[in-house]
Amino acid sequence: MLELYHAEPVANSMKVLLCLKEKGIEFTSHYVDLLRFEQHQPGFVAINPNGQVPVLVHDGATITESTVINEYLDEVFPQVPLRPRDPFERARMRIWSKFVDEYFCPALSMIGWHNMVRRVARSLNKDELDEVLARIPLKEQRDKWATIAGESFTEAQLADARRKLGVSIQRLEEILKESPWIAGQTYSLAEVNSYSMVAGVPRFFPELMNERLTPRAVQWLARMNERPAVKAALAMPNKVPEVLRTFGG
Ligand SMILES: N[C@@H](CCC(=O)N[C@@H](CS)C(=O)NCC(=O)O)C(=O)O
Repeated sequence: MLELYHAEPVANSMKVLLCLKEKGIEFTSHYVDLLRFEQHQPGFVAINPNGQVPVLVHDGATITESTVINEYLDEVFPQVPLRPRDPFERARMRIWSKFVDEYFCPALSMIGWHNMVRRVARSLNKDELDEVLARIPLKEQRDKWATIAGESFTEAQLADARRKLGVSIQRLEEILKESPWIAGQTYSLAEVNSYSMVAGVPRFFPELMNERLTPRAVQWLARMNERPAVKAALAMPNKVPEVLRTFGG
């Protein structure tokens, strides 16, 4: 039995939802409402002590970390392979996924938290906030929630995050000058792991990603948006009000 604990089809949850849809794997969906702090409830923390989604449970075995989950899925369900056969292309796929996890996603996340999650944190009164903070298992996440409930990130931090977004999209553009897909000749987990991060950039930062500056990245995103698996994953339930929707984990 395959179960996925996930939030809306954005950020890290979307990575795994897209992988499952590309491979056509049936799974039991467990929606975790992040805006109601279900990820910090004891029942969920017993599944993932980090108190974060996504989490895959396969025949009782629990796997966390979206990038690792996707490699696991590709190993265990080899239909529709998403890792290139060529070792060099496979290395390129992993280098890009690592870059997304360590550089691109954290920058995006800071902006997403500042624009969206901050409104949720600020809707709580002091007692409610203290109660939420006390339940967050990871110190880093606790600090992040406390930061946005207070003064939020500084202008300098946000400007640096925007700079990193620009670097990330430029890097995508450079890679796509050499090959149709990020790892090389084939669509791979490099795409699956970064679609959700790139998708919101033209809408929120049109000056960083546009036809003139980054034509290949724009075309790549258009090709991604046409994929049936992307459409199917995006059709998964989304309870976040439109006004609060943005990107970032
Ligand atoms: N490195 C983890 C990060 C997971 C993560 O950041 N999850 C976010 C949603 S995209 C989350 O659960 N946030 C809620 C919280 O931290 O309270 C992964 O790639 O799976």
